[in-house]
Amino acid sequence: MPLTEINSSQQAIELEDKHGAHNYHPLPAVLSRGEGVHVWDVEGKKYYDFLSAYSAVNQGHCHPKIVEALNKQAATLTLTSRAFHNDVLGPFEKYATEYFGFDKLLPMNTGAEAVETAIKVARKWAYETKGVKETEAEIIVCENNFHGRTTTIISFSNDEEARKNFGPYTPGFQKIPYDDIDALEKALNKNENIAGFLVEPIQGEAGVYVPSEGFLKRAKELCEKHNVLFIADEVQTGIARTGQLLAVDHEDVKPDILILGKAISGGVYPVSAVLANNNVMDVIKPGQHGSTFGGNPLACAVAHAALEVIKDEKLAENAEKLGGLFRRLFDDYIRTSNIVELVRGKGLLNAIVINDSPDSSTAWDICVALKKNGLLAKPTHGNIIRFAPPLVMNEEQLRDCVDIITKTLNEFEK
Ligand code: IF1
Repeated sequence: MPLTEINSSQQAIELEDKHGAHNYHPLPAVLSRGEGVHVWDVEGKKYYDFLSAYSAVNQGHCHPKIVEALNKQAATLTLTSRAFHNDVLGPFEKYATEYFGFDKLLPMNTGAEAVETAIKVARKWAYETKGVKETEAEIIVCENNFHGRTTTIISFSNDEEARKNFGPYTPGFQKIPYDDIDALEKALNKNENIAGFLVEPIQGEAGVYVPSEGFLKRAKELCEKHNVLFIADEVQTGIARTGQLLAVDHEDVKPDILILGKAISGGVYPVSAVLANNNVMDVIKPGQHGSTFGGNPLACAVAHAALEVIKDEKLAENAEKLGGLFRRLFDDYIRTSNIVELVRGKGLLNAIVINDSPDSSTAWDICVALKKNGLLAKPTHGNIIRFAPPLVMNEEQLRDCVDIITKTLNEFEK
């Protein structure tokens, strides 16, 4: 029996409402096509995509080079499991480890799986290399973190929506305030059992919080001093999003464990990865970690093409240039605005803070109005709207989008 044919957005929404778990509250946009910086809904209305599937579509929707790689590999060999070798995984691991500058890569599928993998590797390293007493390893995380939705990851979340009634929770995590180097130093001095410091170089979901200049560098130095692994979650900030290949590159910081996801595959297929040097990654021995789809030939072919596009099209440089223009244009708007408090971000990962209470519906209402005006964006928490277009955007399109956003905001100016 074929899938039900969708003839209207309303029909699609009703099917989801009736047959799907209600684990999201999407904006009322039903998309049916994507190309570059644009998406179209069922009725054929065209939008600028200013969310990029939470920074998974940095290369633009349906990038022809990535789709071609998908189609070619899909017709050849998609999945072997790791019970056998295949002729794509090794070449991809060589390509990606040289691309990011690490000895080894452990391939997974989702960002959360990669974060979980990094936690397991860090703990195992603590017991088998650092000499921490088994089951007593601690990992330092930041308040208002977002690292995924597995039970262990939400165990160290302080977002009640993400963690309430999912207990009992996984122990072994300590929280410090984000961007607080003194708190990190205090936590490191207090405890010999620290395996790692897990941090987003920019806190995306929390509202695009960029830490103080030098925070990441100082944090890495403290981790080195205390023989603790610096674990960078670049699932959202990586792959050129913030104007450098990785957000940690802005401070020349080399993580001990690098976590990647989302745009490593250009949004075409779920791919994630953990990268580390041999002194860390070699704690994992055969049979100690894995995944049915992790490192499958299709994933590797897609991710290789997606990473090639980032370099070939100089998307980090473009994100740096257009991100600076975006914030400059917004600073001009903010000077006379009553509704927008500030704009912040790096590269093309930005957010505006709306001058209203966090539990007001203003940010949501603005996003509904943006949709009407042909641009898709979504609030993160409360009164913060994240703006993250595909990195293939050009200056004319960006200026057009800023015009749409400021015209829409004017509808809300008091
Ligand atoms: C949702 C948020 C963004 C991430 C970082 C790991 C993961 C994510 C820094 C896990 C995933 C996604 C998840 C998605 C919405 C989106 C999100 F709003 F949830 F927080 F981007 F900010 N580390 N973020 O941002 O990767 O397992 O999803 O592949 O769960 O609603 P994943």
